[in-house]
Amino acid sequence: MPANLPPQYYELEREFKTEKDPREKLRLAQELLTLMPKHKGTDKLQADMKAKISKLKKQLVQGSRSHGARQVTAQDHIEKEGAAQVILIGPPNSGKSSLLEALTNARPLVADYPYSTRQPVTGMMTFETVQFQLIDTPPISMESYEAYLNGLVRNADLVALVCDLSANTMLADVKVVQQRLQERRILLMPEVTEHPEDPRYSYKKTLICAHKSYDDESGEKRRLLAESFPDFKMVATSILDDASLVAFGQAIYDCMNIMRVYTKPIGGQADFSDPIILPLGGTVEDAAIELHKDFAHKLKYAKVWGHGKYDGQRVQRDFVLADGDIIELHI
Ligand SMILES: Nc1nc2c(ncn2[C@@H]2O[C@H](COP(=O)(O)OP(=O)(O)O)[C@@H](O)[C@H]2O)c(=O)[nH]1
Ligand SMILES: [Mg+2]
Repeated sequence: MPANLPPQYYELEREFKTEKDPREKLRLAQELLTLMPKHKGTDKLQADMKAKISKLKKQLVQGSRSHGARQVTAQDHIEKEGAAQVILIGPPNSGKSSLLEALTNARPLVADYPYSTRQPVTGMMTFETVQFQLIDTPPISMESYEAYLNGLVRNADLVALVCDLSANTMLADVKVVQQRLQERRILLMPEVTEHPEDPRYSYKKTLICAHKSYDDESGEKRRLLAESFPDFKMVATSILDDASLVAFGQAIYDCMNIMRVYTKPIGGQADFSDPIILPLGGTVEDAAIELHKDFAHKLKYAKVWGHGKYDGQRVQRDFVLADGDIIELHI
């Protein structure tokens, strides 16, 4: 039986064969598998691709364990922590390290000369009751692009593109960042759909950070940015303005399409310090799974408190929760 593969498949296969970076190779292999029509004619092809995927996964695990590879792996891939991993990227001197310093306990080198940051540095920021992991990175410019940024950007949940409103060359500098990523098949997007048009590309949801906002009194630079990045979510920030840093947290939260659900023991008080983070549209069952797999199995019903419900309303496992709801699980 003929395999009847779509034309995209052959293009992607060429990319797969020449790709050297194991993480990207794994991603391409997974894309190839999803592109294969599932029928008898592709049985062998599917099995082969699954074997390749399994081998690549093993290589990656071994790579991260072996001593020699540790440094490269550590730069190229950072384990996620918190509700989202947000990578700060941008031209030299735009204020990436300053943002990390202002928002987290991390102490990166902040300097008034370009190319001061050479290694990725991470820190955890708190927005209300939610934690986000920030990654500070070396600058992207015509002269400079660290190869490990490919892996880091692809893996992140959100890109924060830090634009320097005090720089006369702001727009040109930011365009260089966009272009250099595009050369590596990474596209910065206002929104990411589940089925990308071209599987060879990584589409990354991006927040535009209009930084050093005090240096743009007339608002001219901000207008320029908004025009150049239509549809993107944009937030104005300054390390001199605490409210803008809170707004940055809120913008990340909004970009992630997530919500917080709080739990309470039966007859007890809700715990507001440690929410369950769920994607928007998440159900009582999803919340129970987050708590414990067994909970989800045994769940009989739940009681919910929150906007638009009456207090302690009894609901079933498929009930769709809203941000800020409190649930009491009955098993
Ligand atoms: N006016 C102003 N300067 C800032 C702000 N954030 C950072 N800077 C300055 O911009 C320069 C570069 O900052 P840095 O964080 O090292 O930039 P990076 O190269 O993107 O990491 C330093 O002199 C900072 O003090 C801000 O919000 N407002
Ligand atoms: Mg820096």
